[in-house]
Amino acid sequence: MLSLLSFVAVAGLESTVSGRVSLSNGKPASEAIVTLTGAGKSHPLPKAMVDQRDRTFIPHVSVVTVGTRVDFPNNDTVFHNVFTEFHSSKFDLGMYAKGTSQHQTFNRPGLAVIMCSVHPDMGAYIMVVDTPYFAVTDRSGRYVIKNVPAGKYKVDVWHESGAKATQSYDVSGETRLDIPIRK
Ligand SMILES: [Cu+2]
Repeated sequence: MLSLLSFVAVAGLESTVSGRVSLSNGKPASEAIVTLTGAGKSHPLPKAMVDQRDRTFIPHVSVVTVGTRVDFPNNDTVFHNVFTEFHSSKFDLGMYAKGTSQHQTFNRPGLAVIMCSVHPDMGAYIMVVDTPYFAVTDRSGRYVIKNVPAGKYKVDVWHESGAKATQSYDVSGETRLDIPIRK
């Protein structure tokens, strides 16, 4: 009986998967996206936002789950336009003034490139995923993904530079997974 109980406890274990993503020159890959696809269904995030301040989209890189509505408020002092290239199709949210907002719901997985037709140097990325397990690396390339059930996962890493990695990984218990990426 005891052994059966402990087996059930182990089978239901959720772990933290964490590590560091590095570029081929050994430097940390900041704002890299790490996703684990396997067990678990995703739900739309209750809230997601890409802000516009100081002629910059903030955050520059973000991840949302399929079905999430993303708000694009203009909190800048100037007009901005937001258009996104997504699956080769463009959503154009038009020009809009300071203090106003537009939004877009992303219903398919993939990478959305966010641009402003007024300021060509403005850019952001929104990765749309259909897994609840993802993270964006910090300045030192570190990521942490919590509450990951044990099981087999496909691990994908994306970086703005074009460097990436794909591998499979068997999560069982606390996991430290450092991932080198290359173009
Ligand atoms: Cu702009």
